[in-house]
Amino acid sequence: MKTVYSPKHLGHSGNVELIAGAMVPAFEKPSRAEIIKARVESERLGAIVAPADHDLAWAKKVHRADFVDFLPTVYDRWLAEGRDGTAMPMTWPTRGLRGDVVPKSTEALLGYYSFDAGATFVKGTWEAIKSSFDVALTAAGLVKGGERAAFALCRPPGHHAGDAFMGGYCFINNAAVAAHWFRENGASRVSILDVDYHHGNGTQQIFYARDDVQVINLHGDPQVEYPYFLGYADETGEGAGTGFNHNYPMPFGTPWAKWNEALEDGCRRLASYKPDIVVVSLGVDTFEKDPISKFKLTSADYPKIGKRIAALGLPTLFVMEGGYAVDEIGVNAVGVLTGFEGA
Ligand code: 6XA
Ligand code: ZN
Repeated sequence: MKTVYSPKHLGHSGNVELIAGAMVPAFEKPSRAEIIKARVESERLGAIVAPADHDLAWAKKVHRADFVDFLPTVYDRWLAEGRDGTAMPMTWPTRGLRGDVVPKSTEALLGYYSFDAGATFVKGTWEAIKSSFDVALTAAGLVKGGERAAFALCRPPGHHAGDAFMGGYCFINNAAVAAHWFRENGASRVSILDVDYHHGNGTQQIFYARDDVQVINLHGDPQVEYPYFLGYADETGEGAGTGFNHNYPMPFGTPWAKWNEALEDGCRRLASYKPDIVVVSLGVDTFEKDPISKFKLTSADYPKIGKRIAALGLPTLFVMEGGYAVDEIGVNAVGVLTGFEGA
């Protein structure tokens, strides 16, 4: 399969994040995508192609327009307010405060448009966000054009971004944008299968009331794992979307055998939905050595994930999400793809 990749992600670098009370270099760093790209090359997965420029109107189909329009302005505004370094929010309009006001301060606006302090900006962040969006839609175009599958090597990732909120390293929801694009380009039904360790709260929120995009999420139990406030098993959709959202929260320490049972059940539900296209939110932070996650998948398990997805027999778009064990991220992510191809 072809991989779509842009070096423009490289400018989203040098960010810091707050984790367990300490300010540390962000785990979501440029080497992640570079190591995956190197593995795509060494495994001869297929051609690596550059993304084409796409209109942000496609982002505004799943995100609020004012949210999308804010993103390119963040870092210049931050500098203009006399700040430097990593731009991040520190105040949120939570319960009991006013959610109806839109402040002027950039730090306050970052809070208005975020659910946590984890989507941070440096000078090159917007260019990386835009390139990641272009990567996803270019890869979607390959699948629509008849390729059985394509790999969108997106960075930054997207599945935590909702209609008007960012967080968890995510800004524009690449998988959601692509899924909706498929809907407007010939697909009647699309399934999103999110195998990242963390619940794709943004993806769930975007499609929660829709019956034309099914969302299936396998992830760490939100009682004890980020993003905590969404991802429970009783969240099954609302209104027209009732019955089209499926969550599989799992405990710390979940090994392949247990995780695979959830994958099997998810694939069963997916097949019975009879989608025209599958979009896979591909995170490999389920890996046993991931520094911020607590599942126990091994490198040998990732090709099995790809093989199971291939058995669905559907055109498939893989969209890169999380994974922070950088030394093994190439082996694990590309392992899913070679497993899919039966290599
Ligand atoms: C909390 C952890 C962010 C997780 C991001 C991720 N700062 N999501 O990998 O899939
Ligand atoms: Zn993750």
